[in-house]
Amino acid sequence: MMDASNGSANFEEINSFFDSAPSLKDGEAIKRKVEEFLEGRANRVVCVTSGGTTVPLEQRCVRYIDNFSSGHRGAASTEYFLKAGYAVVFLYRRGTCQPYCRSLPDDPLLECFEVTNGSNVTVNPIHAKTVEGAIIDNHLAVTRGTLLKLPFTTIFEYLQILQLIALSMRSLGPSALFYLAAAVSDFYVPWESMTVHKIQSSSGPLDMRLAQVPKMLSVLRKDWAPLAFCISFKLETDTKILVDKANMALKKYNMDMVVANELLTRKEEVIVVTKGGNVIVQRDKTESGADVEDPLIKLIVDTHSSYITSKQIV
Ligand code: 9Z3
Repeated sequence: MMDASNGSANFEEINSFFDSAPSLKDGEAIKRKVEEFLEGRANRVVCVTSGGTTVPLEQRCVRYIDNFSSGHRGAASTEYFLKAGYAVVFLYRRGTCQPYCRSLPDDPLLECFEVTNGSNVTVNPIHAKTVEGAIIDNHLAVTRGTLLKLPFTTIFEYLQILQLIALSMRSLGPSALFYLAAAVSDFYVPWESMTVHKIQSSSGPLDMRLAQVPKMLSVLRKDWAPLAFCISFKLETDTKILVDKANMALKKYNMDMVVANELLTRKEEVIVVTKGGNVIVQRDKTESGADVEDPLIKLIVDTHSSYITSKQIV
């Protein structure tokens, strides 16, 4: 058995994770969608992951452990990648923020529309510009065939779909980019040791041992899509350890870039950690509504271009 601690994939753990995971309900249909989306595409494609994965505690799930992520980072980044000419596979947690919907109110259907003249539904003038922009931009991405959205909820679904996407994107070589912004569970209950029915509170306090989710980053890099440009994220709440932890992830999983962010300041600033050094990326504070994802994706697009060129020369 290989040792995950030295950066090489622990294949036994990974195989046993996939073998025991409940199979995807619509795995074949998802695979077909991804293949159709990628068919004939030679240009750059990015897989953006977004939102947090859940860990069910019961097979007929009533309770689960969740990982924090609103999905804002993934949705905003998707918009900037599309603007830069990438095709995007958006692997997102159901119910989280969607591309082009970031400026809409919390309950867009009820807040953006109103019923006038008996039964005519019209857009509330306050939201007209935002609604128009969202519909036009989303429609453009969909009709151009540059945006494929795939939802997940559990850690089992997320990792199985990610594997499926990565194996399909493998043929794109260095033009493939992985931008792994999803907040992925570190601990889980293996399916076979999970109780089927709802855990009863009458049984007293809950004592539960969670297994470690095997790190898929190294297997993504080594086996699933070895030539792809891989970016992972590192989230911490303690700034003192953030950059060190990001550097460790960069080396351990052989990432091309790790984007380090602190929970409270994540919308203001990120630190891009690479083998060549670190760059602080900040949102333009002089412009209201400016996103940190704007300069971040510009930097990534440039770095990805150099990466593609370097792979073509070799
Ligand atoms: C991130 O660090 C994302 O930037 C956020 C975005 C989840 C903070 P929001 O969705 O927030 O805009 O509300 N994602 C990665 C988090 C993560 O689980 N990283 C793992 C780690 O830190 C590595 S895969 O160990």
